[in-house]
Amino acid sequence: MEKLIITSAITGAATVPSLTPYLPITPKEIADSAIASAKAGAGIVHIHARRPEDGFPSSDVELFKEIVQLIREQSNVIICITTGGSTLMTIQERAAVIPKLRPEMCSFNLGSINFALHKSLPAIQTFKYSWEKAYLENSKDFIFKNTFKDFEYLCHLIQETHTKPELEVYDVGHLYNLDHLVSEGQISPPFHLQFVMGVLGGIRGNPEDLTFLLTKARVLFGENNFTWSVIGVGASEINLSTMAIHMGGHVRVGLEDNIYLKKGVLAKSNAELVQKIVDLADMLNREIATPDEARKILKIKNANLA
Ligand code: KMH
Ligand code: ZN
Repeated sequence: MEKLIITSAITGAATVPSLTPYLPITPKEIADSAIASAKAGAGIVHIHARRPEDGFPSSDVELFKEIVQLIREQSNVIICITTGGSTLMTIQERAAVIPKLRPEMCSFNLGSINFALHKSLPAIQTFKYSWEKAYLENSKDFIFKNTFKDFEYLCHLIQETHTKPELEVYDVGHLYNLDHLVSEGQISPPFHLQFVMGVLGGIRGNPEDLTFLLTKARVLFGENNFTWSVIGVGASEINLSTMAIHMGGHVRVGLEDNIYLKKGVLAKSNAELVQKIVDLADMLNREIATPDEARKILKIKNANLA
């Protein structure tokens, strides 16, 4: 079995600061957390930016630039920058960072879905920042828009910049969307599929759903034409990670997707979540890929460390 690639998703846009005091917010906090994740065993860090003063999700290219520079001073971890951004951004805003920074990887969301966050509301007694409550409440009526026109836009960008997409699959139809893009020649293998399971609006984090997605991907693309990884959003993180380690897939963890180390215990850092996967992989006899080994496994072309 090839070595295990661990992705650490540092801060995201779905976790609001009031949910955990350990969420990195400023460029320095985000970069430090990414570096610590890499030291713990992450081969990839998935990066969003936040407004330093109040943690609001941001598409400001200057913030991303600062984060990338700070990481690069200390680590050769693969940097995967979001093009998912947050609920309130256009695809142009979300993807602006790609031609500017030409990262090795970027996320590529493969379909529109409901992306509801309001179930987090009861967990928060006091809101730290004024935007958070409405942000969570409004997500009830929010569609995370990723249309075929958006795909076209992103496909051009990743072709121009040779950026390897982290292809985010929230439901089975998203695999068919990818198949359509392949048939039109807009994108070509080898793919890195990221099965995102447990978002309210997408497929749940059940074991049979993971095997179903994987089976469909094998039928559509052929098993040698893609690598795959799983995100168990929320409570399913550790169970789905265990399955992926055992089945030859890869794993993404991090405060973007899950804030708990175990039931009722907040993770104090992203590195702590990465360490848990490293320990699990050790128990299951799977070695961890370094960033350079991950570059080979994923066949990354734009390995310019930018
Ligand atoms: N937070 C994940 C569920 C993106 O950045 O493009 C999805 C995500 C989207 O990572
Ligand atoms: Zn993300």
